[in-house]
Amino acid sequence: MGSGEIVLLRVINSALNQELFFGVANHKLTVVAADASYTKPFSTNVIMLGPGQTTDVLLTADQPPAHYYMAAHAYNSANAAFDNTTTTAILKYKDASCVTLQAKSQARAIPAQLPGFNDTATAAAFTAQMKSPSKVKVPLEIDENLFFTVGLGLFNCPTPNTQRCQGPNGTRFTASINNVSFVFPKQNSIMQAYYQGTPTGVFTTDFPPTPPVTFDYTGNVSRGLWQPTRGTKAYKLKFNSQVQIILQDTSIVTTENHPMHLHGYEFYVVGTGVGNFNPNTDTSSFNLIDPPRRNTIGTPPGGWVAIRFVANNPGAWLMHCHIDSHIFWGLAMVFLVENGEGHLQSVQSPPLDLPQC
Ligand SMILES: [Cu+2]
Repeated sequence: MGSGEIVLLRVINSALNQELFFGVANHKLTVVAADASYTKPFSTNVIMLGPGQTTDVLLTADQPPAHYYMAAHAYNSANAAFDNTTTTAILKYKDASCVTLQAKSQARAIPAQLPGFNDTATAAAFTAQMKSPSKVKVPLEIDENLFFTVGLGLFNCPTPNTQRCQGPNGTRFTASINNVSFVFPKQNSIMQAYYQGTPTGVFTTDFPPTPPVTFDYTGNVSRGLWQPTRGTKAYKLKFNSQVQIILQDTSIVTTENHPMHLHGYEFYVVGTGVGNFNPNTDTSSFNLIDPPRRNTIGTPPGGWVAIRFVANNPGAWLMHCHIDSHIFWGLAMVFLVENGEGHLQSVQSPPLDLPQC
């Protein structure tokens, strides 16, 4: 780029299983959008993205003409092994010396400084700066007040020491929301079974709005609570209902940042905090003026995040952790949003050429 130029970088985390820090040597980044919604612009040295998240930043070529590294490496919030390599590219000023990078030491690219792999404080401080550009219409009359524990767990293995059984003492890792480990249906899709009125054997509508037992979610959790149940469970929402969900991380196996993604919707992120959510004290800190609009938000490791949306898009919508391995360990559930009035508020009919089998 030429000196003085401003470029827009649309940064996408496509790493599937890893949150990432990203930065450019000696350059500030001005964040202007996230998950395709504008944000109030703010300046930062580093951004953090979970799998599936996008962040748009403006980069101004306001440094001496040279070569600068762009770099990304893991933000690892879990107590688990991870890839600690750094991926890089070089930002080259057009008017930088033409000397090849290898030829002269002074022409080498300037390294980027990234936070430590487990720097949750930097990740949280970055995320906390996200706001909508101006006042937005946040749902205020909450019809559905949901509290979802999200986290990992262990299943006993029928045949220990097989490839899938890599947990401690012959167990295998699993994951759940409100103690239900989601099983993807095999006979029919949830949407099709719902539309055809044939849910039997495909899904049930008894997904719990709160955890089956209350416990110290982020404390030292008794081993008796580490094994979830399995199920293909949906939660029904009336058309146009105003929904709040507290996504509460647990310390079962490990606390972790779970980038939670909701299909079919964007939601406002109205609050976040560390430890267990306390409705008596934490609600007063919610931002109901200009919260950011997103489609994927990380639960802080050992903390919680609060989101709100209006259920005005009928259909079957998956909510899941965007860490690829966690989806198939069961960190998912389905919202079944009922039709409103008339065809404009109803699920479209399937196409005439939909295969019958
Ligand atoms: Cu996860």
